[in-house]
Amino acid sequence: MQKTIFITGATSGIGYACAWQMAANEHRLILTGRRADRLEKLKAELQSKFNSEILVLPFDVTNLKAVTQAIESIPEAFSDIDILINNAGLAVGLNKIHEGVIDDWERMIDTNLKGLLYVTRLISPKMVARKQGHIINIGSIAGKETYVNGNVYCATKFGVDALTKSMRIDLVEYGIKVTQIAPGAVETEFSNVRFKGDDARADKVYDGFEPLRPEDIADAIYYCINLPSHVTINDLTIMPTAQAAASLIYRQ
Ligand code: NDP
Ligand code: 8X3
Repeated sequence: MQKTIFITGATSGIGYACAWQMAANEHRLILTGRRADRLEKLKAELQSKFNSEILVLPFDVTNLKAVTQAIESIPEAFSDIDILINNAGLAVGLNKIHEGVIDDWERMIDTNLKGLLYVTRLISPKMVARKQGHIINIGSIAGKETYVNGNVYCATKFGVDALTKSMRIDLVEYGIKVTQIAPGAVETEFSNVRFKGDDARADKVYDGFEPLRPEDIADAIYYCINLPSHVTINDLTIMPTAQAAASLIYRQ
């Protein structure tokens, strides 16, 4: 059955892979992110290949006014959102707590927590009214275990873990599913962003082992959204086989 799926952070990485996976299966998509040019290119590519209706909404999840305007602009045909994938997020910097850069901290908290909250607050009421829906939050292994210098990024992902559990409790009486997907290392633009464009340093993160691909996460999400209505995956931790813990990767 065709579903309407709202994906934050569809311009790159996991969200981009989800867009391809869901479009290939002919779902109706609302694709979002800040980079409007990438969204338009993605829409054109997907529509040329698949029979999927696509709406793109460029906005910054940290800007409540922009989030509100974008979501309020959704036309009727796309307005019954069945699935919200709260994926937009980032790590910025990797410093000891006493050397942390306050602006990096603000960006992570504003994006990973407040952005996820803004989008959820604006989309979930209609799910409640319709008594159906599925919210998928992209957490992280960093929301299960801390690691050296991970401090504030880990705190935001521990926060996503807590919010996922809380949302499930608040929404259970409306039949809304809430799932957290918590990946280990996935090769995306994540490390390029964390290291502020130092691509050589970013590449080293994935040296000597086979990381997850964004498509692996999209496959898992696709599995979660296709279960019968009485079955919910609450929490799925997905790791590269070579990664045993947040800070233990076996490299060869
Ligand atoms: P990417 O950097 O490849 O993608 C991040 C996406 O988030 C982009 O589409 C970006 O779009 C969007 N985004 C970032 N900031 C904002 C913002 N302020 N407003 C709107 N969109 C924003 O990284 P990943 O695909 O790896 O990251 C996706 C999620 O997965 C994140 O929540 C991350 O924490 C999580 N994760 C990643 C792991 C990894 O190893 N890669 C492991 C575990 C979890 P744009 O720049 O166009 O706005
Ligand atoms: C991204 C994975 O281990 O760099 O959430 O925190 S990690």
